[in-house]
Amino acid sequence: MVGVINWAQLSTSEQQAALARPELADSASLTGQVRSIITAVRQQGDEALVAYSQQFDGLDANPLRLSPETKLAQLNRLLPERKAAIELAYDNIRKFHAAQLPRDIEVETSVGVVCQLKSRAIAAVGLYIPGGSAPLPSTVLMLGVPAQLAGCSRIVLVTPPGKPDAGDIAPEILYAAELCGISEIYTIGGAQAIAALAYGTETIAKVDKIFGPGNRYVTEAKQQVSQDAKGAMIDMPAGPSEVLVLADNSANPAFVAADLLSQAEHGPDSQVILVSDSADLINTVQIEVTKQLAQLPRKAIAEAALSHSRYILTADLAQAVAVTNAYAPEHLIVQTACDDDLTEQFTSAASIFVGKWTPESAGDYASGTNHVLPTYGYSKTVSSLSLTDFYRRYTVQKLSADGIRNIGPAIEVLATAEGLQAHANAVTLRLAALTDQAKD
Ligand code: HSO
Ligand code: ZN
Repeated sequence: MVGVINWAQLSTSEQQAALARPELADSASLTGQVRSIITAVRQQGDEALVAYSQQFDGLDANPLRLSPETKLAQLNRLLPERKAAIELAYDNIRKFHAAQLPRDIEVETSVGVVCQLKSRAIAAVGLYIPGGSAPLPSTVLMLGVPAQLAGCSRIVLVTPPGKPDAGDIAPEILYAAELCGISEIYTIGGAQAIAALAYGTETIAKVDKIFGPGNRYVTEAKQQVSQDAKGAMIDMPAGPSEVLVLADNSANPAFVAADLLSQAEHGPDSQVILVSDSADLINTVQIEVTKQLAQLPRKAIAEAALSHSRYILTADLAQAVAVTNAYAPEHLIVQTACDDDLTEQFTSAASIFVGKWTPESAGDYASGTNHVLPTYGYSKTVSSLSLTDFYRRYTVQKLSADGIRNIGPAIEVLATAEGLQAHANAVTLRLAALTDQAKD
């Protein structure tokens, strides 16, 4: 069992250490490895993709594109109850994201000066869906639904297939993709898939923006391609997934334990934190965690994550809120006697789950909110994924003769103040032309 941290007894630096995230893995060699994978894909295209799939995943990824026949055969294996569950999740995610539709605005800022803000879908987007220890059809919905609603003209999905057959992509992933209208699917994963999306190969045309979670190679590759103007934009920076549960002695310890474990089972590096003003609750939750852990198929993974979990005892709920705000968790679950009062006090959580009937699993799968969220403290400034991430925003303006007459003199003054004479001239010439016109 992990020791309880008594917050009030820690010095400021000890408090900072108690909330510190793990160092993000190994810089130099990871950076170098990923860089050489990207270079190889840029130079050798499809050939490098096939070679890396063989080397890293032991797969024959040829042909790279999933054929309609393989897809159909896989879809036929989908269990009806899974199909229905995917449909329910799709409907809710669609409802919540459809309500986020950006609207164009037009404002006449001065007489004759009309400014517009418009949003248009990003043309080509690439969705990365992890394979590995748990293939995630829910992530297909979280990325595919907003891409579909925005009307991106090309939506490309890449995902590493299961072994031994290169076409063996989980039917749940394929059905979720089908609902989102995604037909361009490639059976590749890892840093090589990110390189292919960002730069293109003979088979895969380049995309403009890449979305989705992945392991540290994928994350590093996304970072690298996003720093190259010829590469591709990415959704957000990423670190290991996190949950912080804030609970008082009114909380159900079994619920709290289950919520902590649902995060812990994601991966050995998952971050799991319980903050409470009740030593009794912390104690019973720890007993519950041990009990429930024993029953989990992914026990070893959850156990690894729990070994660096933190149980923090605070003097009162106000201090618990302060700890939560300082940590800035990806997911925050609140189970107290005054949930609704507390909700407005959180300043930095990416996604908040309020009350005992609201497990994080609701948002992970089917309530409608997006589960692609900023981690690693980025939620202080980075937002959870939403429909607007699939758009570009731009402005349009038009000045009439009255418009340039109205704001031209101020522009001349400002341009002169900045020492930018050509800027001033662009206005002066026009104002002079208008004066000449008036004389005629
Ligand atoms: N909790 C994960 C998302 C997920 N959970 C997918 C289950 N499937 C990161 O927000
Ligand atoms: Zn989850």
